[in-house]
Amino acid sequence: MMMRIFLISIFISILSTKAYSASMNMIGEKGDPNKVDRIIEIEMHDNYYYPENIDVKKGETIKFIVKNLGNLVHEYNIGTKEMHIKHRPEMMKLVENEILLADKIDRKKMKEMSKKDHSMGHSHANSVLLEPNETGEIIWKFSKNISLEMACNMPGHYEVGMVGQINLK
Ligand SMILES: [Cu+2]
Repeated sequence: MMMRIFLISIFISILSTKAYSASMNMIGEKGDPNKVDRIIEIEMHDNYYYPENIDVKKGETIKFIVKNLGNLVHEYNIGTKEMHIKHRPEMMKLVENEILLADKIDRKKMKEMSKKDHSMGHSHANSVLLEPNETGEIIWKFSKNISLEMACNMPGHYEVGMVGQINLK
């Protein structure tokens, strides 16, 4: 009986590990709202962040309050350079499907499309997508020793400099 429970629990833990995105694991984890160490405010402009670079300590849970003060839709996404490169075609797909417009997000359409294609949902704990004048939040625990970028993957924005460094100290 014990053996059986043991095997079942191993099976469940393998399943849940698989369900967890490997790349997400690599950069840290979704932070606990009750364990926030520090709040950092980020302004998004056309097309840059202020502040441009930030320092975080390993193990720190940061609540990012992100304000879009520009006239265009912007993204605040925490990831490695490679993760951003991978994410850009997904963003392009959202633009092609007219879910993301230059200054508007069709959230209703996004929800509809995401039922058929999960990548269209753009719901990840490490990113927030905002229209002009919107404010969003990310709570992230920097539990891994890895250099990260905050980046906007709206087509063309990263390329003109909408990217900043998150330095882990
Ligand atoms: Cu942008």
